[in-house]
Amino acid sequence: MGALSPIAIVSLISSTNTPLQGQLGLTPVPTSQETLPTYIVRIPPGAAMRDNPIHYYPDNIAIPSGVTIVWFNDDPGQPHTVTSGKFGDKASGIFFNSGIIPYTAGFQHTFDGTRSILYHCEIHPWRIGVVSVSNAYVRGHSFVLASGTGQILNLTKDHRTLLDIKPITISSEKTTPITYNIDIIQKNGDVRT
Ligand SMILES: [Cu+2]
Repeated sequence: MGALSPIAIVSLISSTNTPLQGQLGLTPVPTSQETLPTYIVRIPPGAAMRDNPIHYYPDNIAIPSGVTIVWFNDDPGQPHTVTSGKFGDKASGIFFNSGIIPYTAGFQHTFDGTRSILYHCEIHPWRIGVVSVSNAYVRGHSFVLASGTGQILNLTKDHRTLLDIKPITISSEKTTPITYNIDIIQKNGDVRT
C-alpha cells in the first residue's frame, strides 16, 4: 500500500443542498437543488487491442447509490459495449446493456441499491469491469461523509471511489460555493478521511 498515492486515486465530488432564488422579477421561491455527481469511465485509445492492459478506466469503481456513470468511448474508430454480467451468460445484459457505443459516443446508467455488478465488452469479451454500489455514512466533525466503499476506503479492493460530503448544518441566503479540506490518512493499509 505504501507505494500508492491516495490523492491520485480518490476522486472527490461534493454534493450540496443549497437554497436557490426563484425567477427574476418574481417573489423568490425557496427551492432546493440536489447536485448528484456523474462519474466518468473512459474507454481510452488502444482499448480494442488484445494486449492493451486498459479497456475501461477505471475498471473497478465504488459509488454511492443514486450516482450515474457515463462510459465514454474515446478509442478512435473502435466500437465497444458496456454489458452487465459475464460474456455468454444467460443473465448477461439484464442490468444494463449499451449496445454498440461508437467512437466519441457514450452510454449512461444510474445505479441504486447495494450490489456489485460485473460487466464486460461484447466485442472484447475478455475485458471486464466492476461497479460496486453501496451507501455507508461516516459522521465527521462537521459533515456527513458517504462513500461507495463503506466506512474505510480500501485502495487494494476499490481502485477509485467517490466521496459525497454534505455539511451537517448550513444556512445561506444565496448560492454559496463550498470548499472542503480533506485529510486522507493511511493506516494499516486502509485509507481514512
Ligand atoms: Cu471493447
